[in-house]
Amino acid sequence: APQYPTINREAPNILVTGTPGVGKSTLCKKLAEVTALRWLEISKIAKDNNCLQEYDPEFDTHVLDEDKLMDGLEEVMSIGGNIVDYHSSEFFPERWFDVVFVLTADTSSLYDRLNLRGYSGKKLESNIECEIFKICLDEAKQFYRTQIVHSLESINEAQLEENVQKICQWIQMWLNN
Ligand code: DAT
Repeated sequence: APQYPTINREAPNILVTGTPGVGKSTLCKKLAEVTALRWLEISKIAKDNNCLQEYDPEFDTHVLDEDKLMDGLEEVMSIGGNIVDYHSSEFFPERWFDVVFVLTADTSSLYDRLNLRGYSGKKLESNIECEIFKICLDEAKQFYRTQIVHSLESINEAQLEENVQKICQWIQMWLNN
């Protein structure tokens, strides 16, 4: 793999991860509105840039061309000031992120949200299991320094607002240092 120089970012890169339906895009959209950070919705970027590989009918999803996607994101990530939104965290270079927020929700709320989104069968089940077994939190803790990984519950509107506040405070702290 090519070696990229380590540069000092002028604004932080934030990873927002968690099981589909926990509220990542809702939170990221708000954060992008109240901060000057760029919201990078990885699923959408992958789709728009032909980074989707074969379709997996069992889970009704596509396999990502991770290398192509990472190469395409390298430049914008080196600049800094990004909020990256994706349900998986293990294939990003660790050096990209200054902090990782893992959103969580209770299974009953998550079930309702995914059902409303039209998920059913194996796709719905596997996402609920993913939340029950805290797969996204474990993945983040495994691949990033545990001190930079924070879990945030996102069950209701009040928590959504609290999370926006917490992340804004974190950004301010980062900028002050
Ligand atoms: P994700 O991007 O993680 O897949 P989303 O932002 O699309 O999730 O949210 C899924 C649904 O849940 C959507 O209908 C909005 C709703 N939602 C998100 N965060 C919420 C919160 N804190 N309280 C109540 N509903 C929320």
